[in-house]
Amino acid sequence: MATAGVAVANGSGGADTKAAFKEIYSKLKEEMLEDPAFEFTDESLQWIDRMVDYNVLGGKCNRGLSVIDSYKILRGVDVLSKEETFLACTLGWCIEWLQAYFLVLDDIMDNSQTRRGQPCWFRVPQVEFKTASGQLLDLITTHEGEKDLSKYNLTVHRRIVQYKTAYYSFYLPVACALLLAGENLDNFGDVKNILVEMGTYFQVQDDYLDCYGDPDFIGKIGTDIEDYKCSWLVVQALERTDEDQKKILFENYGKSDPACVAKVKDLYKELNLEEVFHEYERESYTKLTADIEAQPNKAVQTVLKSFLHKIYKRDK
Ligand code: DMA
Ligand code: MG
Ligand code: MG
Ligand code: MG
Repeated sequence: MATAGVAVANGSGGADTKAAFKEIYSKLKEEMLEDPAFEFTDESLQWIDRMVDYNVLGGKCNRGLSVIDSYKILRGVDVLSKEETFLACTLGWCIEWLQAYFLVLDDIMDNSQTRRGQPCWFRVPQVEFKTASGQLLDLITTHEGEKDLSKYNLTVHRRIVQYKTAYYSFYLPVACALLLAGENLDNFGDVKNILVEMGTYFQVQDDYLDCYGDPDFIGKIGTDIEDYKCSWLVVQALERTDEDQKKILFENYGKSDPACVAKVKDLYKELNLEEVFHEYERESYTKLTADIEAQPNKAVQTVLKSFLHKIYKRDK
């Protein structure tokens, strides 16, 4: 195993941390490409090199950098040794690679156009996505014939987002840092609950941005209305519609026709969902802050607050 990297000396997600983190990415990728077990041809090596850069880089790296930041706070130090830096960065990159894999599949499932400001990987010419499409088709066929919006509600939404987003985006980086610091995760049940709650809030923001974010700025074009997604917005709409409005929603949600999408967006405006979201955002922040401040361990409090401040009122 390589032990590379510069010592990390600055604060949360700072330029030096990012530079050290990026340097270790190159090391890890090199090692993988050189691994004789893969028996890659020169052509396939070039392909994998490009594919990994295309999908793993270009994001905010919040999940990966959080491992390093959290570990430093837990250890109570500003500077990590080379060895510790390497270990924390490697765990961080494991999460970023996992994230890349989720995003590639997510964009196929959601039939999206762009990701991180470039075409989704499956849309790049010459990319073979037959197996993943086959899997998706299998899934769609299994669930066909259930297009009924009344099955969507806050409980269903919550279950989906906890599993698809909160665990790997929020709990996983802190769990990695805690394990690296020699802690037993059984003693951090409350921390897990707070992070899952924060991850839920994060996905609600993502659902909001899907409709109201600027595609050029967020790097992706929203597809939730067209895709009939159990988005936080549609769930909130369903709770507020009268009979006539419900009819409009049922008739237009889940259709790719831009006129139908526009009708759904008009209804969201009528129901004042933007303000409903801002209210939810304020409430989540207050509740999370109170839960964090009730934590006995100051270092853990700092880790949790650093996460919350990274995402509060994010527009990307
Ligand atoms: C995100 O759901 C979940 C995973 C596991 C990537 P999403 O489809 O709302 O994400 P995005 O808006 O980034 O496509
Ligand atoms: Mg999705
Ligand atoms: Mg998506
Ligand atoms: Mg989304």
